[in-house]
Amino acid sequence: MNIPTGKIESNEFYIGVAFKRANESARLIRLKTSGSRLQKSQMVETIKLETIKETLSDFLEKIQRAFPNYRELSPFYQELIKCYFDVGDFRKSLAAMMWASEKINEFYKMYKHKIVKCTQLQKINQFRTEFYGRASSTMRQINKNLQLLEEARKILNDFPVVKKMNTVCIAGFPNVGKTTLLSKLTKSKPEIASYSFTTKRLNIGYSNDIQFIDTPGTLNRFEKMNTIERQAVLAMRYVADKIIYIFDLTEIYPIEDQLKLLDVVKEFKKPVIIYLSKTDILDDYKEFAKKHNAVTTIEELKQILSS
Ligand SMILES: Nc1nc2c(ncn2[C@@H]2O[C@H](COP(=O)(O)OP(=O)(O)OP(=O)(O)O)[C@@H](O)[C@H]2O)c(=O)[nH]1
Ligand SMILES: [Mg+2]
Repeated sequence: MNIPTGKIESNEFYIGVAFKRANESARLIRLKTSGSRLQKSQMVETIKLETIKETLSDFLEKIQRAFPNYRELSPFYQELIKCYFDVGDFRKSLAAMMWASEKINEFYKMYKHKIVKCTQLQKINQFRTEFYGRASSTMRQINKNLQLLEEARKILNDFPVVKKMNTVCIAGFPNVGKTTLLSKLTKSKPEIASYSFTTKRLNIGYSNDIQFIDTPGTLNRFEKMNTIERQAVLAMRYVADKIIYIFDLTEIYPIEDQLKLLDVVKEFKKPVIIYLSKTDILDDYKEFAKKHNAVTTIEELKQILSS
């Protein structure tokens, strides 16, 4: 997904850069130009206008191009974006970049024409000032949009990078060993801790041709979910081909609750593999494993995944 790498600045920043460049270009052209005072002034002021127009359109078009086209995104990212900001506002703000660029270009043509046709020296400065004012005012009108796009950029930067490939999501109650399993199945080294809710973002790992997504949180209350939990649900709904559901008989969560959550996970209508974690510290788990058709070793799990 396209995400701007640099910060989206304020209108004042872009205007500041454009005006500064205009003065630099003017200084260079002044040294080279010969002719009457009127001709020189026409030349210098036209260059200023052109530099401002070019600089601002360049900034605005780059901002617009740096963002993803919402309609071309996969359903996963479309839904993810909807959880964080208003898509209509986002698209309007992108369109505002082009609107401003075109507006400034129109002013440029108009004032360039006036300057070229002008025969009075003082009037040339007046036209330049007017153009500066109108370009600044146009940029001021899109400042809210620039701010919104900067917010969107920060949010998009925090999105997980999910590839289009065979994907297995790992789900289960907090602290059951989801992240530990991810690190055993792949080469990734995510954070693992002996307390719940360690995983604050989607951990993604790869092994051969499978993408594994470690999905934190309890997944039975979409409306009240925090941001990572929503990502987890959307990953299961839109990206997962299979889901590994982890049961943990050593934790505080009652089996009934873990079974309820399993029902929620089954609603995604994906094949679910049940894995029983922490069997190394369990005395008696064979009966449970048999009853729920649970896998109890990594080797067995790997075999099922590759078949
Ligand atoms: N003995 C034993 N401990 C395990 C096993 N798997 C995980 N643990 C321990 O269980 C605790 C939680 O493991 P995590 O992998 O962080 O669990 P999680 O499900 O990702 O936890 P959250 O991200 O907080 O939801 C850690 O202290 C792990 O060391 C296992 O197979 N055996
Ligand atoms: Mg975790």
